Amino acid sequence: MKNYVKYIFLGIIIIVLLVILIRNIFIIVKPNSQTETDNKTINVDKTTVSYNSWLHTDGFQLKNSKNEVIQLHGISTHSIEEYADCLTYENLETLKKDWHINVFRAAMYTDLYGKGYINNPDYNKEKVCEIIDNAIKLDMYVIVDWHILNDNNPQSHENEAKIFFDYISKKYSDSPNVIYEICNEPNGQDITWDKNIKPYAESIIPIIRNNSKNSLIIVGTANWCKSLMAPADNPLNYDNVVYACHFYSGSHKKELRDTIDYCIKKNIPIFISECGLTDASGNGAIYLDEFDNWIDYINSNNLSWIYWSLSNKDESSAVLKPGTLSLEDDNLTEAGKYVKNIFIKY
Ligand code: IDC
Repeated sequence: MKNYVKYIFLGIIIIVLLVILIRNIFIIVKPNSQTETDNKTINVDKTTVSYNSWLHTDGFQLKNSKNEVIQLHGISTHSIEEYADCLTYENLETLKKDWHINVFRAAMYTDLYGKGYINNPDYNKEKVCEIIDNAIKLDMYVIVDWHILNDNNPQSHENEAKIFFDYISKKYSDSPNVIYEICNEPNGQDITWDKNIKPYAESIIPIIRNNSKNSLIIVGTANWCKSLMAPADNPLNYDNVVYACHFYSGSHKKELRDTIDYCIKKNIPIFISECGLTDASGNGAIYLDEFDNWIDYINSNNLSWIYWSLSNKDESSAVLKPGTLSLEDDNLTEAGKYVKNIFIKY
């Protein structure tokens, strides 16, 4: 009888201990999963402009206002004039929430076969401001891209650029969201960094900085943003300036990455403000293996990068199929699906 009581007593103690143990396990697990959730929230927050605020360069690196290294990754519009229909607030919101991009580039062609800012300044200015306002609402960075291309020398429309950048940088002087890209792709044999691009930058940068002293500025480089050694050897004398490199994985490979290495060694910050997985034409086959090589390189150096383009043009670099407008998966091209898959891992 005595033993029987002893066993009951022991059994009760074991059950109580087990209950305490299980309860403790839950208490331990709960805060952890809570922490996990918290971390996720913190991660999401870390992509916003409210968290990062004004960006600056430190050697070859891009940093936020807390001095933490930051990598911007996002997508560029095609011409904001020709493919305006795709540039809805809803699409931008999807890009932020579902694709995890933290920067959007508004490519405002200066002169594209008679279209663009030079011929149609009011429309283009208004469209850029609408995109900036949407990005600000969504707490994202936005690049205002003065998209020279056929007008190969940035100095061709320097006066118009001065007026435009003065207007935008005054209007958004207090907004860390806005990043200025002062000339997309200088090109042509005669157009050099020393002779054309640097002097152009020296005339535009002070105008922006006079209105908005902390803004990050992207400066295009010669040969469609591939001649990076010239600015690395003769950089601008301003803080918070990054130099543009553009690649298309069907055309530009290790040789261009080696040039970026040269810049990194010299502490020159490079910003990939345009890239694609086609060849440089923006159309034809897509080159996924080489694009993956680029993304590995980009991520291992914390470089920022922007994909070309958010449009529904019938060309293989476009992320939307012709005739579609919203970013649901069924509307995405092969390129669209591929690049979305890369973005969502951030
Ligand atoms: C291309 C567009 C194409 C358009 C052409 C205009 O994809 O639809 O007809 O411009 O000339 C760049 C340029 C960018 C190009 C892109 C692809 O910055 O404007 O867009 N590209 O060719 N540099 C290298 C490639």
